[in-house]
Amino acid sequence: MLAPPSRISKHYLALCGGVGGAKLALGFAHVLSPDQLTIIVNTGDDFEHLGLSICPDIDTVSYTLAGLVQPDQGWGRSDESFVALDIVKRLGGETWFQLGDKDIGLHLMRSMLLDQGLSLSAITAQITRRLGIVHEIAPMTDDIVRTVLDTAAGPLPFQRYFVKARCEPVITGIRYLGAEQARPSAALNRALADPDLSGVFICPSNPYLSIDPILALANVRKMLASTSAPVIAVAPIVGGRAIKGPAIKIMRELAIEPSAAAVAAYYADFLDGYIVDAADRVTLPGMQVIASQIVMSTLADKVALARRCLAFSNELAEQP
Ligand code: FO1
Repeated sequence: MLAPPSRISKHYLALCGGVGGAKLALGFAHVLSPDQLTIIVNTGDDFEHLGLSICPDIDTVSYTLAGLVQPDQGWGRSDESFVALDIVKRLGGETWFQLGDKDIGLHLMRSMLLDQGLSLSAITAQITRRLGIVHEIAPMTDDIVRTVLDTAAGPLPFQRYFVKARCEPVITGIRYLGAEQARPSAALNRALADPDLSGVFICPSNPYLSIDPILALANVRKMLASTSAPVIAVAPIVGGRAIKGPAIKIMRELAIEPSAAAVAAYYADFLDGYIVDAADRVTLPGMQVIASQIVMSTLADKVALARRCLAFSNELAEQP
């Protein structure tokens, strides 16, 4: 008699921010089926602007997986127009945050659904489904968390620091307002409690701006430290330079040595494996380190890195 088909039992969790994380998330989406992957996205960058509720990292990941993202900048939509923003400008409104017409359509829907009382998880599930995405993309929490940068000139909400001030102010600290009271989303709790969880991947997003807000949620660091699944991070730094964004500047300003090793040390309480570029030598007790091509320029790079992550987690899981 033929054996019944074996159940696909492996499940993987990816934690990510915007552009860099979205690239690896796309790689995972190419090699894992929808029932094998949960993508959890930072919402500390979310804000209310021009009367709209905007979730830049969720949208970046969604547009990337839907094949709609503007490929050069890695956020926003391709073939975008800015008619609405031109009107805002003519009427004296703020235009430092580039909102395209198509993007605004999504923000209108999300803002309306939030006003109607739907959770961000439910809204994200609805929007991603309508964009044709088959994998689960969920916010880190349905509660409000807001990243604030402390600077010499006072506190700046995330997007005012990142976009309006172009990350120029010297920062003295980072806070994730609301994170301690915020509950991880059902998708995050479910994935971390799943007995079939076979690997957790920290995508190469900014550790302090994009990953830390997720780690700051009640219990998340503890759950990552206690899961039996291998937890693996991909370095966001290559040869002492950030792959993208202000990670190095922020590390210097916070008196952290700007290196791939320092990022691993920051994750040391829960990390089992670390994937670095061959240019970076990292040795840390209790953590296995492998070198790989981690700069993802093409789709083939994204898929190859996703495969490397999965193979590494299998290798770690098989070790006694
Ligand atoms: N980033 C910018 O540097 N300038 C912008 O004007 C801008 C607009 C924008 C609109 C929608 C969206 O989803 C993202 C947008 N981003 C913009 C990206 C975003 O600010 C950051 O990349 C993330 O928040 C950091 O991960």
